Amino acid sequence: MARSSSRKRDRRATPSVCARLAGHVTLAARPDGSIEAGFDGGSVGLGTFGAGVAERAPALRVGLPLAALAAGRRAIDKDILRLIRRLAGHGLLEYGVGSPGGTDQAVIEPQVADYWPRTPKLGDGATCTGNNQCTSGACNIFYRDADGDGYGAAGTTKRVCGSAAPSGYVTDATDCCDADGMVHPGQTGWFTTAAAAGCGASFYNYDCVNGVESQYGAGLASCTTMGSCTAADPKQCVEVDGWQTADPGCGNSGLYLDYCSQSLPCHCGTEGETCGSACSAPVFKMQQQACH
Ligand SMILES: [Ca+2]
Ligand SMILES: [Ca+2]
Repeated sequence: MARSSSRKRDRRATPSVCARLAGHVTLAARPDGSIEAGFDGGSVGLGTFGAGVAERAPALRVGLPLAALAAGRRAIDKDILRLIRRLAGHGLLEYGVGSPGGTDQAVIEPQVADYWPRTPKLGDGATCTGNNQCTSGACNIFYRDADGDGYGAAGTTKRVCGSAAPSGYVTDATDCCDADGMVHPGQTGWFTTAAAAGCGASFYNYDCVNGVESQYGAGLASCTTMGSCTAADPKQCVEVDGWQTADPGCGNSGLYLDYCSQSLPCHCGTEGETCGSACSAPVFKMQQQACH
């Protein structure tokens, strides 16, 4: 039967079920490592369990959460759950239902041995921690997409039943900055201002790969004379784009090669003649460095 508590129900929290010893039951660890339950002048052996169970078993006087134990991956969680099953089989437990860590909203006192509370399956969209909780059989993980660019932040997750992402979440987890919708994998644009402050100071890795790349590189400009003069092909002036001094850095401006002025065409008096200077001084223009 169940008795109600006057505690107001917390609708935000999922009620949990805790198993605990019925009031008249005690546990004792035997020298051989087994555990025995005592009650009303009688006793029953519950079997032998792994390391640590005897130390943790007294917590059953207050109550242990069944769902957390069932989801636990440690050997002791499974062993404690086995002990609880044995106690349930002898009708030596009661169950508190309430918010995790809170006061009971109801207490179930089984009138039959081997009673075991069951948790109903969750529908699509319900928060979950394991596949076995969901009607669909799939508890999927989704990632926060706060900036709405379709790419999620790996560090902020939500797990729900079913394949539909909750509002504000996506299946992708590759956004390197979830505070700026222009920052995401696949971004091909170049930017002369840093991303939103939430991405970090002076954040320019707009495409989320290869660190920060510069549209105009970091090399220096040069105008170099190449080749020997022929009647059909005068000496060439080879232009290498670059900065006059040094890369000014993302968002900053500097002098960048506009063109190499040529004082020629190279005048070839004789085929094969080596010309004089095919290139003269490089001509620069102001250029703002862009990055991603
Ligand atoms: Ca983003
Ligand atoms: Ca990059």
